[in-house]
Amino acid sequence: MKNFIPLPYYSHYSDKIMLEKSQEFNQFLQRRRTVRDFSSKAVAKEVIEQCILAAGSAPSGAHMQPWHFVAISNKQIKAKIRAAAEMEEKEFYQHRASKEWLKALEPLGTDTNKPFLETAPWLIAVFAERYGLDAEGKRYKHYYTPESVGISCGMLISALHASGLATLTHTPSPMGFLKDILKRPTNERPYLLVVCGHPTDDAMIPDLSRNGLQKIASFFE
Ligand code: IYR
Repeated sequence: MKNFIPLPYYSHYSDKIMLEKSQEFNQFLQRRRTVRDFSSKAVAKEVIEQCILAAGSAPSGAHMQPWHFVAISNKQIKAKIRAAAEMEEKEFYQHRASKEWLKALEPLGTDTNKPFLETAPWLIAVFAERYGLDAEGKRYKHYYTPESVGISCGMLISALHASGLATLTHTPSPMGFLKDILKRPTNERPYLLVVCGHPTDDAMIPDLSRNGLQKIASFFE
């Protein structure tokens, strides 16, 4: 069934304003850096709620909205997640990761220690729904799930950044433990763990640069 309404509040900017807006937004996103040094300073739940709502505004295949966000500030649960993640990371750094992978990670200075999983005020575990379950528990199909959830994660990170929070996109692998600890249903698969909060005053980040337009884009005019 089709039910259409007129497109509301569309901004028709002049060319000049449009260019300024795009420059401002780019500069704003360029200031985001992945942080691993988090302070324990609290962040209001209402902020996290708004950021999750922003993430939930992402486009999705057939508008199935195949995502679920679990926000955790509970100390015991954060400690459980840290313990489980560090166990997997030990396996990863000692056995699973190839030499090439470890070499690629060298500039980031990562290791098996994940104190931020307890220090940061909030962890947001993002789950992808492989299929939908209706009220009667009957399955229905979801489409382009990884793409849809990936887009919503980008919007979540941008919303957190816009709120003045630092983030770390953390992917302990495998992260099946998130499903057990957070008691998620069978149709969901853990997708990403977003750590967020305030950075410490002496937070350090790797000295990295981002590729420019010549590298990341091509144009046919
Ligand atoms: N999950 C590990 C390893 C790791 C992998 C990638 I790809 C990174 O960009 C960063 C880390 C860890 O979190 O240490």
